[in-house]
Amino acid sequence: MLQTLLRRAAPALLAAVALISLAAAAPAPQGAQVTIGNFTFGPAVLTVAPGTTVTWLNGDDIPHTIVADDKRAFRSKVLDSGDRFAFTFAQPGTYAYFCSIHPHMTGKIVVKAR
Ligand SMILES: [Cu+2]
Repeated sequence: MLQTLLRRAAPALLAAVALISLAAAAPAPQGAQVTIGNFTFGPAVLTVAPGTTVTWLNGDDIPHTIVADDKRAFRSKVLDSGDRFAFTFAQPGTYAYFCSIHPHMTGKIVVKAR
């Protein structure tokens, strides 16, 4: 009885495993991350497709900010250690930014269609 059940269920189980494998191989959802560490934005230059949400994570143990060079496109509050800031880049272009507390910290988001 149990063996019959197992034999009948096997193809369904195999199909389920195949589906799970396919799901694992699917591309990641739209999103990208910049991690702040040791007074550095990593990666310093990040290229993304239009519509991508970029999340900055402050991995340093001191506060930082993310401010667009024009001070308008995007501007975070002061991020403490472990805080995040997210911005969605709808329009293609090159967006340079810096940390207003440590202006020598700079980075760039390049938004272009692939
Ligand atoms: Cu900083």
